[in-house]
Amino acid sequence: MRTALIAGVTGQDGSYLADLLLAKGYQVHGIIRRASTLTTQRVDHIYEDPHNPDVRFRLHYGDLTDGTGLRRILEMVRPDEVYNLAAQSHVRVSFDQPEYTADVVATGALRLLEAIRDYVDGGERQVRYFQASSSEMYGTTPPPQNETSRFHPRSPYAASKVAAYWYTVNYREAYGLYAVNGILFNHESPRRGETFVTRKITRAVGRIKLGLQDKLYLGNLDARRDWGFAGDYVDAMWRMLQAEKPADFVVASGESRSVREFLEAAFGYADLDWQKYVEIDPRYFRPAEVDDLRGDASRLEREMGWKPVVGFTELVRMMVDSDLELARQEQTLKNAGHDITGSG
Ligand code: NDP
Ligand code: GDR
Repeated sequence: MRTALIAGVTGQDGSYLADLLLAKGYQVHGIIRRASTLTTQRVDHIYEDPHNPDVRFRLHYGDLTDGTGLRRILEMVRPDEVYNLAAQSHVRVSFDQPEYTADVVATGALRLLEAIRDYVDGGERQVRYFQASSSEMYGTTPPPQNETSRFHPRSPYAASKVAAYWYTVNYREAYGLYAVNGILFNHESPRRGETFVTRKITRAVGRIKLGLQDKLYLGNLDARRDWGFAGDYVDAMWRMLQAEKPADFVVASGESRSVREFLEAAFGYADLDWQKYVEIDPRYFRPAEVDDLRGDASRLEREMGWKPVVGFTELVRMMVDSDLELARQEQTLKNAGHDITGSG
């Protein structure tokens, strides 16, 4: 049985990847951060009692800012594959917390690579490493962006991802590690964090439709993104670690749409006119914006046969349907007299 270690298992991608690897028969270990409230909602459906000796999904406390802990986890889990999906992944927030973002996103990847390097050097078995790199690294470089396009990061997050990208390449070249970058364009799902623009929109559609909310405040509606489905992107991650030779690949749908177009699609699917509800709040503008991302994933298709399955319209519908259901549940609670604002 193959063993995988996922840093960032409680995130959107980590949870889909855990689903995929368990379905493929892997033993899956995930790293979770200690928090005062539970953060395991996205993996609750696969959680098993750790007292059961046959359990195939286990969680370990750790943090990318704590190298000693990462080393200990690596030695205990003895993985064949390590997926680094952990990050302070919000671009806007990285302008507010640049040092922390760099520590987790850039130095965090380095800590993990260092731990793997020593583990492999110690005569332990081979480990394959996947780094979740980002289309944000391209910044101002015009589309279509592929593996040879120039990086021009526009945020502390993106600059940190560029550093992590090069650490990964360097450990491959310097130490012969099987270490690869997936240059992931935006990918979304019903499990997407609620402060990213797609989910913020579909959450609002659900709540507006059921009368639980009357306004949606957004920033720049002109930005264009290449939006795919997270379930398809974790499949690309896994494929990249199965190849004979390590290499870096763009993972993208090849289509781009503006935030305005996403609004039209999501509100339109629920028979709502977005213009009646959306207001611009400059708080959501970024000090430097990335205007136009559209990836060219032809190398990944050619060499690994990967193509996205879920298209834009299906993705929007999947997210709106899920958030309409969530809003119905909220409404039921509200009707039963529960406080749904979370303010206690
Ligand atoms: P999420 O923000 O949903 O998940 C991030 C994960 O990282 C969470 O499990 C989070 O834990 C964990 N994490 C955050 N800080 C630390 C830390 N200091 N130590 C350990 N774990 C930490 O991101 P996604 O699932 O969307 O993205 C996965 C990865 O792919 C990220 O690296 C992201 O930057 C990258 N990426 C994502 C894209 C996308 O469109 N989704 C596109 C390109 C790259 P907790 O639950 O406790 O917060
Ligand atoms: P992004 O995703 O920055 O591309 O990073 P996000 O959904 O945050 O923004 C996409 C675009 O929408 C514009 N926008 C808003 N964004 C947010 N979050 N909230 C708003 O109210 C809003 N209004 C307009 C933004 O300005 C931007 O242009 C995501 C993350 O998952 C990263 O971790 C990942 O690396 C990249 O995708 C690829």
